[in-house]
Amino acid sequence: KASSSSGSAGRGAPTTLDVVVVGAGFAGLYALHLLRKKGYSVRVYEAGDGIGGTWYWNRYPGARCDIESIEYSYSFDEQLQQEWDWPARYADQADILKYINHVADRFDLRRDIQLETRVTSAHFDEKASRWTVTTNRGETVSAQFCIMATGCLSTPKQVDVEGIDDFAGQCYHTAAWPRGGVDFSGRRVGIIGTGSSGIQAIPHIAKQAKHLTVFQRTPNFSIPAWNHPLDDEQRRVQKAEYADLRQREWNSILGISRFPVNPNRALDATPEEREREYEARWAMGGLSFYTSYVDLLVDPRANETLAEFARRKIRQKVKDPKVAEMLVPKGYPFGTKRLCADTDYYETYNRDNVTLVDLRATPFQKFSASGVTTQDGRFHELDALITATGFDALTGTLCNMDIRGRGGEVLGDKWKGGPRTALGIMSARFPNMFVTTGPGSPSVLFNMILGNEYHVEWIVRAIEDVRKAGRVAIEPTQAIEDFWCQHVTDVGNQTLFTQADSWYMGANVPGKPRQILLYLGGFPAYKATCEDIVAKGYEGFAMV
Ligand code: N01
Repeated sequence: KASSSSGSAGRGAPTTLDVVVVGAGFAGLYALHLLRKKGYSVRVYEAGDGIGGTWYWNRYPGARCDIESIEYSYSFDEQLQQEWDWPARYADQADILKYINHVADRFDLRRDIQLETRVTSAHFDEKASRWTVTTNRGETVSAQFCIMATGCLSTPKQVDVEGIDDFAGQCYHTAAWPRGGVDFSGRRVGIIGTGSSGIQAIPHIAKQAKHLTVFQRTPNFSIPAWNHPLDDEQRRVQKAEYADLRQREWNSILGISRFPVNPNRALDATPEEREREYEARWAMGGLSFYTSYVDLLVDPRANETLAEFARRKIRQKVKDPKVAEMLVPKGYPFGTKRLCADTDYYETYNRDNVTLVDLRATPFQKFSASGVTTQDGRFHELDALITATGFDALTGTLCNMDIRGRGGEVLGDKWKGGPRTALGIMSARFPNMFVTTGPGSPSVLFNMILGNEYHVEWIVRAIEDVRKAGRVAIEPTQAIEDFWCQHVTDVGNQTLFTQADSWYMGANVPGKPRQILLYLGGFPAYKATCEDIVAKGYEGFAMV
């Protein structure tokens, strides 16, 4: 059966392929669809026992996308987008997973996906110009091309606190949540982490648990999502404007078209005008603030006007002024750590069964079987612990895989000082290996579905062009890689993003080099560069 847990591409399947795709999330599925349409033999390997990538693993309570459902969906097939009905403004994890499964069935994708199979190594055979790919099931296949559709947030980060292994209660990472869910009724629960995942999970868990203790290291800026169900009429209106909406998304910085872009500077506006603009954005909710003024992410004084607005909102919502002060973000610019979109996050701290612990003031000292002691000597008794502690983003998954390019060079070694890519798609001396939404591309700062679609289309065209040219391989030159890495750094340095200890900067993982991991010039400029390179016959790339 195509959707069986072992997948369908297992026993008896060919061991020589045109393309191996690693990962059956949004990117991997579209790669399979497009490549198969063009006549290539493809197999997708997926570690999970179901498809969906991020949306398969992150099933914690409250998990929901904070880009509107109408926008956070494939754009490549008009009929698909017309026939699918999203139930809410922002889709939850279960609905997105349902959609992904619908797409897999609709395009008959499952027969070339092998589930429960983790790719452990990919070695480039220079003589044959092919990749030898090995899995944890002991299979080996040979493929001319390899697409790493492994996701940007797919290696969960654990916490390292003395004695944590002695903790006898149940532990859950938000990105590896049990399929059937968890019942926290009557239990004392601790949660570490107040990023997007924590901020979404906390209100839900607080409603169920006997007591919830939130261990916060850095408070985040969070804006109400104002989620609501969609009715038939709203869906009809949205679908009628799809063509226009997609057009606007592709030409926008973030791949989101629903929020107006204000071309003015915050510092040119009067305080009253700014207040009106920010209140209007507050009413729109979610990520709308990113486009409220053009100087917010480049000028610290402009940024501070918005940061103060958001801090004031927190103080208004949280009744206990001491708790409110602990929740107010300070010391980094607004939006330079991923802006969160929430439902009742701050209000949750007004509940009697919720305690906030500031880990900067009182760090963890030691875990024991029944809880954790903080450095003020206080013991927090816990039955269960949730880690919402994020990911070794963008590079972790690829560096942990045994990937070897020309001369046996190990990708993890090459990237020890930080990722080295051309366009965020390829790395020199790793021919015919492609990454989707990789480090050095706009990646997570652009609508991920569209970003993945663009990369898949760029990659499939490159594969076609290699074949058309009668060549066997394509790879970036060292020169273009050096140029691109420097360019990504230079553009990043013009923004305020470098001022935050965020996962965008690799700063959340001890020992990871600190550098901007994303291209911050905006998608339209990025796409123009990618297209220009192709138009000039893959300038900066070598075909052999
Ligand atoms: O992870 P995070 P996330 N001790 O890295 C804290 C996307 N996403 O899973 O800031 C104590 O953002 C850490 O503290 P600090 C979205 O792109 C989207 O929440 O490092 N605390 C932080 O508070 C998002 O950005 C959606 O000081 C520790 C938290 O854990 C990305 O995924 C929903 C710690 C980690 O926050 C990642 O979000 C969910 C330690 N040792 C996720 N280590 C939506 O679309 C870490 N922390 C809505």
